[in-house]
Amino acid sequence: MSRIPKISWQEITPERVYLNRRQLMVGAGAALSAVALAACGVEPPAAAPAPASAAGESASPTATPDTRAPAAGATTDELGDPLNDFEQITNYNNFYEFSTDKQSVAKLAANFPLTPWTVTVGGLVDNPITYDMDDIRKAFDIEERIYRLRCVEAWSMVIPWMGFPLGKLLAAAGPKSDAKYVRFQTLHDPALMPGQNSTWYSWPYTEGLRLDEAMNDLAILSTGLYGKDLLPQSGAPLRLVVPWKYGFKSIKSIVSIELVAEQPNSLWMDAAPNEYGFYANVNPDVDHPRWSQASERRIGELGRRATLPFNGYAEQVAGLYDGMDLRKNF
Ligand SMILES: Nc1nc2c(c(=O)[nH]1)N[C@H]1C(S)=C(S)[C@@H](COP(=O)(O)O)O[C@H]1N2
Ligand SMILES: [Mo]
Repeated sequence: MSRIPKISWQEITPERVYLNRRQLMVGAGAALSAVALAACGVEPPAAAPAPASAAGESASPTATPDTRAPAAGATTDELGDPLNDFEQITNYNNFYEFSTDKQSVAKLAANFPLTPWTVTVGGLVDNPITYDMDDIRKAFDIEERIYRLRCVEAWSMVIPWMGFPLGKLLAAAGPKSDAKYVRFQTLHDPALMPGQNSTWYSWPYTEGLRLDEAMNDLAILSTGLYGKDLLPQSGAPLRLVVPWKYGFKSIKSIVSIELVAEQPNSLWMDAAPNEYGFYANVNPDVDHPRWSQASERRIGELGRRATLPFNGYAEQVAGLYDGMDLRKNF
């Protein structure tokens, strides 16, 4: 994950100019994060296993993680894998409020109104706050985070999110000592989100994190990607991104963030408790009851690649689960 010094995204630049500028900044970010890791006495992530060769694929140029700065012209994650492009990221979406067909979501969500939009932060906090999106953009520095997104359905992408650490917003609210979990809720408005008329699911979409997970620096609230504001299909105007967990934890179009004492339920736990647990950490060793989680299809690639424990973020987050049985707590 590369963290990049704060940049102004106000100026509109043509995509190509913007992308060139990004490449420079990604290089700078990679160098900075290597320094930060060294300063904390943490080893940079170990080389990840090569993609599965079971499918008979020849080794791709990205098969071996490259810890050096990205080559000129390359835009990659910290493992050396290229970013998915804007078209891929915004035209292949899971957002059941609009459709269960990934390639229809963008079109069906196109007119979803993003203003006015308020997000309430409440529950067991000292300072309950209701933000509108302008307040949020003013209150928190927006930075870029390049993360892998690994859907529980075994496809993945690399996405350059814009956002800020969830922990900063929670700290501003001041969790009380009995707050142990965070519960998130998507807008509930069946007139605007036609999928919510389906009785298959317990709308609104909700998700949850343990408070220490939520405070981990990798967990962000995202307002954009590729330097642009989020489009509706990506969960505008504000969505969670928790890169070490299956994609369904990264709840979209959030209107409420609540600190609570008990582990909250989620829409997916309600829908199929034997298939979707509360933790949902990416784990190649624990299969979904209906398919293997050992490998995945990176959108834009042929064949499959190995799925990494915690989606490649084990160095940063495995410690959150010390002593836990990750088969039981799937
Ligand atoms: N409110 C809401 N959030 C959601 C979903 C959804 O259907 N509704 N789908 C989840 C799933 S399964 C995934 S994989 C990611 C997909 O995010 P993307 O479309 O931006 O790639 O969003 C997650 N967040
Ligand atoms: Mo997903």
